[in-house]
Amino acid sequence: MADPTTDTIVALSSGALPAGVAVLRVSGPHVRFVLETMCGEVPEPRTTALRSIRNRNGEMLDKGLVIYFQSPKSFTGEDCAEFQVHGGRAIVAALLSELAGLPNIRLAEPGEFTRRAFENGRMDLTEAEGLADLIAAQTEMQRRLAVAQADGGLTRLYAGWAHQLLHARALVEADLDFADEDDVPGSVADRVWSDLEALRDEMERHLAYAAIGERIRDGFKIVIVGPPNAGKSSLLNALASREVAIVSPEAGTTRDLISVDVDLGGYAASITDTAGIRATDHGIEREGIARAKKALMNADLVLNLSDNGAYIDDAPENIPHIYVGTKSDLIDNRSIKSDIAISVETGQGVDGLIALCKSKLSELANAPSMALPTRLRHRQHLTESLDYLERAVTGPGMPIELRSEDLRMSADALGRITGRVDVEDVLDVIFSSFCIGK
Ligand SMILES: Nc1nc2c(ncn2[C@@H]2O[C@H](COP(=O)(O)OP(=O)(O)OP(=O)(O)O)[C@@H](O)[C@H]2O)c(=O)[nH]1
Ligand SMILES: [Mg+2]
Repeated sequence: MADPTTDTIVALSSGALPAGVAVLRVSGPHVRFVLETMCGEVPEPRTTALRSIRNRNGEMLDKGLVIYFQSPKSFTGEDCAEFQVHGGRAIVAALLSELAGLPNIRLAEPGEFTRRAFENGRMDLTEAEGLADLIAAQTEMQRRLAVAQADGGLTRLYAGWAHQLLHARALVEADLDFADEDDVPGSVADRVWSDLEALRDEMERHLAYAAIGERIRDGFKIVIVGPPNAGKSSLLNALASREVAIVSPEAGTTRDLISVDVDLGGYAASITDTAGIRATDHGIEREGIARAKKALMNADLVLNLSDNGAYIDDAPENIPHIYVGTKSDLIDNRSIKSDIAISVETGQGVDGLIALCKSKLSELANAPSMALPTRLRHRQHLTESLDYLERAVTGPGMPIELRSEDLRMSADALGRITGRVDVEDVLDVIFSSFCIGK
């Protein structure tokens, strides 16, 4: 596993400096040499050792904890070391320049440690993606989704399915090979095909949750709409707790889409304020309204506002709505149809509206587990895999060789998600989204 021709890489793996402690990570075939040079010896693997860390002239740079992870039992699968030192800028700068100045050692690219972990079989692609998501997670549900994926939730699922497909293929082909012989009892293939139909149904159910996985990871889109002056911008400001959008008694104030990111009950969401929708000849306002309508079409949840019960009805019916009666301090809107009445002036109903949004989001995010497809890449390969499987199971009239080939292609498509099958082209994209030191 330790390829002596590979560079050894080093990076600061902990966060912004200054900090109490900084962690520098080194990985590659020259780690033992690094430890001997800078700490005088290689500590026992997997034990913390307090050491003076010195430069090549023997001057002490800092004193800190040093851990040696011997290949293959390390994050990357290579020899690794971690230096836990004081988190001062000058200390870290001196250490990095000393380390990167040693022969065959250089600073790591973003995601390079994880890429090595993937290339050495320590994790598959979905686990690597899960790890990137885990580090980027800002809300509780993003964290739960990422942790399930980083922990191999999708790996187990897809590797299991690919195994089932290839096993079925072997059985189908065996049946084919023995087709002319009398001593093969019944058709093994019949049972195989009905198992494959069940697998297809399972994959279809899983794929149907892709939209949920992507929303939990990327955030739900909540769009505020209504006629001019309904109080849309006022509500956005109230929800954001700051003056993001201009509020004025003039009808037609907002033109651009204005979004803020929020955490609603652990779900990441963006709330977008839009131009009031009405018939107008004013060019800029018309453009604003066109943008509002476009945002509306792409919404996951619509907050439809009105202060008089006349709601705009441009939104597709399949998008969930909350009808909000506004300005309840001014208007007796008890007789007006709404799911909730609010006043941003007195604050009445605003917490209730937030609670309603949270419960709508948790309804929208309802899934049997957190092992969900989270990326377009997953969805595309799953669709491809399903298409091949579908063709195999629905083609009894087709030659068995073709159906068997479809099973192999179906398994290969799954292998592209986990990285088992030719993925060179996507690796750069995936790993460059990592931070340096990961
Ligand atoms: N009294 C009272 N006034 C409100 C309330 N909400 C909004 N307003 C007022 O209504 C007017 C319009 O509010 P905006 O938030 O700008 O309305 P909008 O829907 O964004 O309007 P456009 O951007 O023009 O479409 C402003 O003068 C607000 O101060 C409320 O709950 N109570
Ligand atoms: Mg506005």
